[in-house]
Amino acid sequence: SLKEQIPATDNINIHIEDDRTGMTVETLKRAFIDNLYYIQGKNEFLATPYDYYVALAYTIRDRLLRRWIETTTTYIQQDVKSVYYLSAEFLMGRQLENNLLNLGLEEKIRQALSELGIDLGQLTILEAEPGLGNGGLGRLAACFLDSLATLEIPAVGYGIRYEFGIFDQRIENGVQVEHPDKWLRFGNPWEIRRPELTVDVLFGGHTEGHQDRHGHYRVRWVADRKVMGTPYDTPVPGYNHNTVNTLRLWRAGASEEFDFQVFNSGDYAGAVTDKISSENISKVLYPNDNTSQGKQLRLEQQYFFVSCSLQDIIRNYRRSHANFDVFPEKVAIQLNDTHPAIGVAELMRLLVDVHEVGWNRAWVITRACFAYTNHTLLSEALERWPVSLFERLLPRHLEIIYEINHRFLKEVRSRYPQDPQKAAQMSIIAELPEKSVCMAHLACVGSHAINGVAALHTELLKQDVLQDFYRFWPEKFNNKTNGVTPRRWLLLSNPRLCQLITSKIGKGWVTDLDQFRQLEAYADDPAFRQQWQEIKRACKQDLADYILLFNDVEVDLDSLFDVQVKRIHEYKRQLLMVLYIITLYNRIKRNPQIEIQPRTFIFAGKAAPGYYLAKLIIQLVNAIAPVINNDADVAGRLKVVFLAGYSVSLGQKVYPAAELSEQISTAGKEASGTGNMKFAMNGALTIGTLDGANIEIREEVGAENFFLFGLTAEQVYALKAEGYNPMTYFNENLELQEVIGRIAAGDFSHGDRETFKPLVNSLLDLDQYLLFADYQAYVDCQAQVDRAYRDRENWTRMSILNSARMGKFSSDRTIREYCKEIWKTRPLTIKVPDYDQGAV
Ligand code: B1H
Repeated sequence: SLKEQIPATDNINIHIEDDRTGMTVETLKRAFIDNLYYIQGKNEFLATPYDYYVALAYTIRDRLLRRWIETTTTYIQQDVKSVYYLSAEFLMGRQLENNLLNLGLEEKIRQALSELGIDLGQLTILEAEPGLGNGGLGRLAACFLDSLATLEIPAVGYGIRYEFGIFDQRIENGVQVEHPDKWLRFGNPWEIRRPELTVDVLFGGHTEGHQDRHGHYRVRWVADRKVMGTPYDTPVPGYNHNTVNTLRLWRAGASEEFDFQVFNSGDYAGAVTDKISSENISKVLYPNDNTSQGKQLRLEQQYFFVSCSLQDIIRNYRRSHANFDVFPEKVAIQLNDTHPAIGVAELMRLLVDVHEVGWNRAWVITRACFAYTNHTLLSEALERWPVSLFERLLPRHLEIIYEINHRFLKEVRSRYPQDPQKAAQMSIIAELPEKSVCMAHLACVGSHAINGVAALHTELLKQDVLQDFYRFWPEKFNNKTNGVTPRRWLLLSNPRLCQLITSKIGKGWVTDLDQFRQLEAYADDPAFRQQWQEIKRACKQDLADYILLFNDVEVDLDSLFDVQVKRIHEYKRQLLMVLYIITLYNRIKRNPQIEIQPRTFIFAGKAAPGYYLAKLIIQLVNAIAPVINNDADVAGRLKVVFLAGYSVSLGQKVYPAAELSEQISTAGKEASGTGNMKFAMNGALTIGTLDGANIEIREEVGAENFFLFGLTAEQVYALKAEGYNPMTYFNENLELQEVIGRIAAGDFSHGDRETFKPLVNSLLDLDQYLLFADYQAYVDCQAQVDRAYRDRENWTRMSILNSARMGKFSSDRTIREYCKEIWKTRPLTIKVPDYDQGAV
């Protein structure tokens, strides 16, 4: 028992270094017990399972620290070029399991704990997931950090330490209810607060001119509000390397001298109110995916973390440099969408106003440092801030943006003297419908590289949304197709499959996913196929257990697991899948004897709290589920499940169990998608449109191993241009009429015809995302899926080939491309002598 293992203090030799860094099972046990005692203040009798989790987390963190400190020190001493990834979101997922894996400590810890009578798997699930992101954009940032560390690239992730991450979704009476995500409630063992690195961030006030000590005219920003940003650092270890990079997240706090002395002398209550309003800046993540809400607090968040980060980057640079001459040779700043685009104006302000660099030089430096990634073509996601708001919040930045714009438009006019319209179209300041700052234009003008996240998306950027900028600066545009990390999305999520794969092709694939190609050789090997199938079935069993526990629904392991998990959005067309499910249901009701492939339809995803139709889609899924699941005619052949609270952790359970991956967005709307990659790597086949990265996935896995349907992006535009009328499709399609008729008649809402009327009307009136136009093609394609699934041997073969050909979609490949073509950074191996000699 654990009690017997706690050593009596008088007969042991304490080797502090050993206990904190040692890697033997004995040392790990001792360290765990020590941490339980001295960090949690508990013994075996008092400890809760969560105390065990914390003790274990500190045991792992101690083993990261030597490498982390060595990495940071080496970067400074060698004055390396670093990547600074600025992102409003980082969806990291649970840390403990990942850190164990990357340190190669998993087996030893498992054994150490088991000798203490503790099961590792029961501790890892106690970790609160840091949900500091909405969906694909935030998760991409996390995959990139993993790849950067694994590729030994000096890099820092900069973002916001939201006190409340993405809300916790519960389903109550079939509808989404949002609960606050109190992820920090029990503390966070992975972060280290760095109060000594706190920086000031100013807001509001006005600007005034003055003469500097050399008699030069300069502008001074006299702000009326000051907020403090304190960094919290989290280690980001690479896989099987000494490199441990840093994720630095900023927390906002009140500046005491400012609030308590300057402004509020005598007004104690007012000072406390101001303190609270300062702290509000890093309070909560805005829960919109692919939509900009345009709230003042959101702009405050953006400026807050960007200003903190740029001041931090400059402070770091100045440790080794007296002037800014080689700044762009040491600093590459990536803008993850336009959320940090204010950085362009902020770096100019810091260089020109604070560090007294001349404007022209400052501009050359700024442009050489920044690069911009666009993640969406949806117009509702484009960020535009009213000039009036900017003037109130960031008066100096508005002036700087006007100056940047003035100089830029001069160039535009001289390039297109015969087209005065061009300057208006390309201006950073939009005049209509309201005078506002267009952040995408600011990002384009202030960056030396602009990229989309999949081949089609980059083409559409060039031809459509950013076409003027493409014509003006074609050399700036480039594509960087997204990828995902095989460490989390294979090794961590699907250990069974990984073990099988490694037994055939070795372990090299973990850092070189192209090696998966060697699996092609086993696609026709009956024994391998059988093992492949058995593993899929075991993963389905795990998910089935979860579904039984949380949804109280029994699912058939012989049924086809057909999965759509992602944010709920009309363009992603969860509703199209619902229409198909009801189509099958109708066929059964018409003829209960009909031969039908049993399927389990699995949905999960959050809707933005203010997105009415998205929430109604969730409600519809939860409404059809009991009707279909309990219908005697269906006889268990179809099951519908909505899993509440989709998250990184839940994704890790879902992807390995999926057989069919639904990637059915309206062509031209999904910039890339990354879930599509996680599914296919884990052996799911895709049913999908020619959208985002689906196109490239299909290219890689082969058209014969991919279920394609639907209009192309080009056809979508053409159809819309000629005036799309959903009724044309509706009137010609009896099955579609029957489906819509059932929803409208209240068959899934206890006879109530009002509940889903807005959804029905959105389709009949406008059908913005062309569900009706693609309906028949989708239903036909699903019939092909059924036929293919019946030949289980061939399905397995296709499944193996899908995994085997996913090498391109490792985020390692993506990051290598960014390094070579945008950041110009190189790997640097971190030496930790004791560790390298295998001593510990
Ligand atoms: C993506 C967003 C996004 N694109 C605004 N844009 C947000 C926009 O809080 N906001 O204001 C939040 C998120 N997210 C996604 O990025 C794309 O839809 C996916 O197709 C893509 O795979 C992912 C990563 O590139």
